[in-house]
Amino acid sequence: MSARRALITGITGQDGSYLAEFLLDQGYEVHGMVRRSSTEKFDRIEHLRNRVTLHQGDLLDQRSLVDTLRASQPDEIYNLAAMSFVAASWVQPTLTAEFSGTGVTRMLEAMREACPEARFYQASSSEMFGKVLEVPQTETTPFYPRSPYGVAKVYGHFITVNYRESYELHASSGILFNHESPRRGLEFVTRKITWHAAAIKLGLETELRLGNLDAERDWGFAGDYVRAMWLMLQQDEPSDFVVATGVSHSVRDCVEVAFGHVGLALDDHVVLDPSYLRPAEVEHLIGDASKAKRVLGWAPEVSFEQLIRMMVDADVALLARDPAARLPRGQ
Ligand code: NAP
Ligand code: F7E
Repeated sequence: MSARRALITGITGQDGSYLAEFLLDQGYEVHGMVRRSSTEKFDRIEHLRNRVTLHQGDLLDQRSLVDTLRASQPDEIYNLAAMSFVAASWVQPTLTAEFSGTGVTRMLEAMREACPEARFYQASSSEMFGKVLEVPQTETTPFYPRSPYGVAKVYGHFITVNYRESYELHASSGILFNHESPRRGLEFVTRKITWHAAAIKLGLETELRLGNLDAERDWGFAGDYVRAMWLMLQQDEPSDFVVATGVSHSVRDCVEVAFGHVGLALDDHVVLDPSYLRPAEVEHLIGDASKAKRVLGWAPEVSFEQLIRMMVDADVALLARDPAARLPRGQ
């Protein structure tokens, strides 16, 4: 029997790289869609380059999506590509809507045209709950997004539900709470904190500038979360699932765990910087993943403390090897 084929949009991102590894381990033939750039940035999948097939495409370009699906003939499509940084969504609101909202419709339309029998995963987000209307949040909690990113994701979520109901596509949505790893982008708060813990420890930096220390998130490990994505597409019936740890921590807790791990004190180095405050904030998120546990048999394996220490250790190793691996200015 030939190997099952999967296409991952956003394969160069944090989740795409973990999912590609996971699917290769399961014996899949893995295809990835990448957008053209004047300089290739495939760091996260460098170690997989000769094991995956890459296709050039962009969520803004319908032709490229149809061609990518025709060329890869996937059994499973994981639509992970998006503009994923919430703060940037106020700077580029309509582009965010095009990538993270309408881009989902383009993918679903391409699937209807090229491979309607495939199974589809949409990367929905806990940002859709925003100003939460229920604690903890489940699949039935109403949405109240608080950023252009969250609004775009609500559109992407409901168009996935709508195409499932309109055209009987096997389309599922994972409502994933924040998940992190040593491959997390440097602009996200956990990685910014773990990078600075390492840099201050090594004498490369002296301070860490942050915005809202009181914001609370339900943080898990990306390696655990890609397993849930795959499990969703192995079900006979498509559906929507919350994926979360059920434990919430503040940004301040994150600093304390990271700094404590390398013997630093928060008060000695953290500077509050209003430029990192958002026009509208999501103060508190905590998910209830009972459905994923019951139907998929999924549970997280890495705790918050283990995750943050893993990220600090990786950043210490990175900066000890290459002190020039600097954080881009202003992040
Ligand atoms: P990420 O690291 O920012 O990766 C995003 C990926 O999307 C990158 O591969 C990027 O390609 C690609 N991309 C962006 N715009 C594109 C376009 N127009 N056409 C094609 N590809 C494009 O994000 P992540 O953390 O892996 O998240 C994966 C998905 O899950 C995203 O949809 C995100 O919104 C969603 N999500 C993430 C979390 C989380 O906590 N990580 C939680 C819930 C939902 P380049 O390399 O070319 O930039
Ligand atoms: O912010 C606060 C900030 O940028 C977390 C994305 O993967 O998860 C992610 O979105 C919190 C916010 O992630 C800084 O105000 C304080 O309250 O790490 P973040 P996010 O906005 O929660 C969701 C589920 C996604 O779907 C998204 O794609 O931390 N915060 N000071 C800061 N945040 C940043 N980035 N930088 C700071 O200096």
